[in-house]
Amino acid sequence: MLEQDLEKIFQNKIDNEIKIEPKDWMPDAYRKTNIRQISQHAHSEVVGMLPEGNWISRAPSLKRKAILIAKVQDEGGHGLYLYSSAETLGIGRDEMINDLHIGKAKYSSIFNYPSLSWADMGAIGWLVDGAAILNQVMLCRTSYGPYARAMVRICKEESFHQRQGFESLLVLSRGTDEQKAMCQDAINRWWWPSLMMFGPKDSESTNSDQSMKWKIKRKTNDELRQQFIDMIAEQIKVLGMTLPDDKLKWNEKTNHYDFGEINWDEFWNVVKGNGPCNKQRLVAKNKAHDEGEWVRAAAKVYAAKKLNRQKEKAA
Ligand code: BYC
Repeated sequence: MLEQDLEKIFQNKIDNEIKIEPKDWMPDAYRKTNIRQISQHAHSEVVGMLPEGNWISRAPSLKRKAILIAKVQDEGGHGLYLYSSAETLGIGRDEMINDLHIGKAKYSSIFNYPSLSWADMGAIGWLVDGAAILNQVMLCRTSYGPYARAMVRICKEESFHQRQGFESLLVLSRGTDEQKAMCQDAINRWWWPSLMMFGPKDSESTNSDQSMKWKIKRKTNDELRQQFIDMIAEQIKVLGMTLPDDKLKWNEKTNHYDFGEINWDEFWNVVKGNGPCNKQRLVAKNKAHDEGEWVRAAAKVYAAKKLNRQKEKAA
């Protein structure tokens, strides 16, 4: 078939909401942009385990510890589904992981901020997972089949993450003065970075136009950010806390909250590798990978033994 005909079939599928599957013909740029986004997403899940992992051994009760362990484990699982999705596009897992380890691959800016107090576990659940889930609900309808299907499962787990974060902050917000202050401090520190998670303004977003045309993205960065602000500006009232933005105000004309200017210099600085924890995150990730070498080697030997046994049985 001619490339033009293949392109027509591909576009027809996109127009008719038929998922693109791994064996389907697809334009090179569509493949590349999916590999870019899905691998960045996978890296974000895995690096995202670090700020929370930091508090597992210091959780204030057995219940909170069990919840946090389960959540961090879920994030690792999300990374695995996503690496598998990206692999269906023809890239190897080793290559993706190596790109992360050498600092070539991007992952979400948010995970380059430190988790300084126990309240940060609540703020990450409520704000970070809250921002992530809005984006990921949209991605359940993304045009690439394996990515969309991974998202459905991830969203189910992510909504539990967000609720547990909110509940944890709710307890602190009704606690002692010290706990209330800790809760407010965590919200103050995580609010602006969580708005940056949605990416640059639409006017600065280099990939959005094409990704919207291919239905990889269904909403723009600014649309999702506004949706998030409108949601959180209401939920914060239940906590009796405030958001650190004196320009945050309901606008009757637009039916949305107005908000202050995001510090885009800070965002790009973090994306370029100069955030408070970028270096620390990559050192920790490389160390975990090196120390896990024996596990991967043992798993390979075990898999080979199992296969041999199956072959012997079948013979
Ligand atoms: N951080 O053209 P744009 C989680 C980059 S983890 C760093 O708008 P796009 C969790 C962008 O890559 C969930 N870089 O890009 C885990 C691009 O650079 P390249 C994380 C960013 O792709 C553990 C450039 O800026 N979620 O839930 O159209 C614990 C221009 O941007 C960021 C995902 O990964 C950023 N924030 O849109 C707790 C969702 N923003 O690649 C929770 C999947 C932008 O051209 N990803 N850049 O060199 C997406 O939906 C999209 O990739 C984005 C950006 C909306 C993030």
